[in-house]
Parts: sequence; structure tokens; C-alpha cells
Amino acid sequence: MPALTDPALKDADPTIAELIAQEERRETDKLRLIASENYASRAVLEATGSVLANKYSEGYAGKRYYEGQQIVDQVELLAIARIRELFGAEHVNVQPYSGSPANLAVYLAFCQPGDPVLGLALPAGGHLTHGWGVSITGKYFASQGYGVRREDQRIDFDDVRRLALEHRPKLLWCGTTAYPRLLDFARFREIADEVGAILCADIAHIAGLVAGGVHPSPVGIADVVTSTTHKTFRGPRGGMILCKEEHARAIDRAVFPGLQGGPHNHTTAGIAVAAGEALKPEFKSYAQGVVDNAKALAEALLSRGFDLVTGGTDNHLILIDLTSKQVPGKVAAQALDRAGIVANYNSVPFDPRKPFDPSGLRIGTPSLTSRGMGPGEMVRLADFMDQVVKDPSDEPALARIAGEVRELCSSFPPPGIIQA
Ligand code: DSN
Repeated sequence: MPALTDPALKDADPTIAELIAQEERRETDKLRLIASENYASRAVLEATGSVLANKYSEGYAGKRYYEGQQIVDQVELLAIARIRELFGAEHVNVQPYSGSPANLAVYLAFCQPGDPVLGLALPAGGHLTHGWGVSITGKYFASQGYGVRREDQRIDFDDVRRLALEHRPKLLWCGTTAYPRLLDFARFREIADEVGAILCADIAHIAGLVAGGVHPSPVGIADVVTSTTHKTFRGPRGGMILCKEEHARAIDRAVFPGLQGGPHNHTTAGIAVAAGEALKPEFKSYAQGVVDNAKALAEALLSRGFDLVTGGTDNHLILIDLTSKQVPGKVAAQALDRAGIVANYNSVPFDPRKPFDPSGLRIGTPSLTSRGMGPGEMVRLADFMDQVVKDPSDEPALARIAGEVRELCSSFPPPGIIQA
């Protein structure tokens, strides 16, 4: 349990307890805009910090390699049942340790080393594990990356189809980490069918939006759907795979024994709790709020002269191209952090700058929405960002903004953190 509430950690290890307390303060006092982060509820944190962490459970419910699974089987079956209900999936595996292992399990289930695969290129907004060169998925498979169109920065389906026909991938990925628009899963399905590829949708970023009904679902369209559980979905750090029944055995065997040992049962319990929360009507309002806030923030930034990749957003994420502001993404991100606003620098499509010093800034609204902030706060945030980007080296101004941010944050206590 976090240091502010549980004396056991403070007594046993005051150093770690103090560091956790500092992180609680940081997450309370700052505006967290990293699009892949959120606040898990107190209930999710409690389940994740439970004695279930003590138990080994290789295998699946009813077929384990260790005894003593009376409780763990129930936890895992509950998590599976809730995720199935939420997404309407035929088969669910909640054992992947996170998103990257979930994606590796898909390769293992359907590909041999050297097989052709196709995914959105990292600089265009894809993920490392969709076949990018420095990832094991780019080294062990013959991967190709499709891109976005230069004119509107949206996924270039002509490029996807051309590469698919030329390359005949075994596995076609759709899914993004820095793409602010809805994904057309049906269009990907058509291309996958044309070349006989397995279609995998990685919905790590948008799982909460899909569950909340504000983004179209790939379930029933893609053969396999992978996700993390801690981004818009607001659960613990974990992963899950949803698939059609015909692929259930291949996926389960790929996760265990193919890739992993014992599942993290404490995480499974946290996923079950998060799925229970996502089944409640309030979750739909949260998901709608995430999108409404992103649109409000995008509008407010556009009206302050910021250039947004694709011109706006349909989801939780905004990608800002700072080229016209003549401030590199890293300089802006570091100055924003000093002003109490946490984002990450990011490449933009066709970025002339290097990935470690790119032109863009990626921001998102899940964490702010979980705190209860709305469109009015998004306008204030755009004002803060505008001031910071105008002069990222004006330290007195950054310190003043950090104070204003702290004051704003104090009216919106984040879920999961008990205030001292
Ligand atoms: N894809 C990373 C992110 O979106 O932040 C996590 O893997």
C-alpha cells in the first residue's frame, strides 16, 4: 500500500516509502498529459498490492502445474468473464505481463522466424513491437512498415495494400501509439483477407475508449486483439489478448508455455477489478469525457497557433508539431515539466529531426479526465502550454505557472491517491 497510508512500509523501508510518497505528490500536483498514463483506482491498486503476488500458477484455470489454485482460478476466471462481457470477445487471455509480451505471443502463435509481417512504422505512430527494426520483432521477422499520407497525415491505405500485396505478410498489425484519429478496422480486414494475413489489432491506447463505446471495436473484425490494461482502460500495468475461438489454443499456448512462466496473479486481480469498473455506466461517461476533453484541448491549442498532426483529434491523443513555433519537442517537454505539465517529446510524421530530439510533443487527456477535469480546464491548460512554448527558458514564468498548475490540481484530487 502507498506510503501515506500504510505504516508497514514506512517502518520497514523508509527510503522507498518516502520515494513513493514523493511520487504520490508528483502525480497529485502536476498535470499529467502522457497519453499512455492514467490513475488506477484505489480498488485496483489494492488488488494489485495483494497477497496474490505470492502465488505461482503456471497453466490455466483447472489445468495448473502447481497445487493451491483454489482462489487464483476464481480470480482469473472472473477477470476473463468480465473482459469477455465488456468487449464481446469469444476468447480472452489475461496472462501477458504487458503489451509487448502480448504482441510477442501473437508472433509466436502465428509466425515462424523470418516470416513477413506488416505494421505501422514507428515514426508514423506505430509501436516498436509492430516490426520496427530495433525491436526483436523487426530482427526476427521480415517486417515492413506502412505509413501515413503526407497531405493529411492519416493512415495511407493505398500504401498498406501495396505493401501487403508485394510482401504477403503472415501477420498484419493495426494499432498505434501516436495517432489521433479513429482506426478503420474493416478496411484493414479487407486488405488482410486479400493476402490471407492474420489481422491483429493492438488497442493498447484506446482499450478504454473501445470499452466505453466511443471508439469502434475491432472485436469480431480482427482475428486477434491485444492490449495493455493501464492506459485509457485504467487498470494495473498488464496485458490481455482477445481472439476468435478458433485461435484460442494457439494464443494460450503461445503465452504459456511459449513465452511466459507463472502469471502475475495480483495483476490479474487488478484487471478483474478494472474490468468491473469499466462495466459500470460511469465508465462510458469517463470515456466520452476523455474524447470531449481532447477535442476541447485541440481546439484551444489550434486557436493559439499550434499545428496539430492531422489537424485535430478523434480520440484521447493530440500530436503537436512544434516546427512553426521554432521550439524542439524535447526543449518544450522539459520546460513544460518544470511548469508542472508532464508530456513526452515525440516524432511527427516525416520528421526531419532525430527521434531523441524530435519536432513534436505527444499529449493526452485520460489522466486529466480521471481527475474530473473538463473543457474549461482544457482551455486553461492550453493557455499554460502557450505561455511555456513562447519562452521555454523564462524560469520565473515557469515557476509561476507551476504554482498555478498546483492550485488547479488541488481542486481535482486524483483517484487512487489518498491525500495526506
Ligand atoms: N507505447 C508506449 C506509449 O505509448 O507510451 C508504451 O509502450
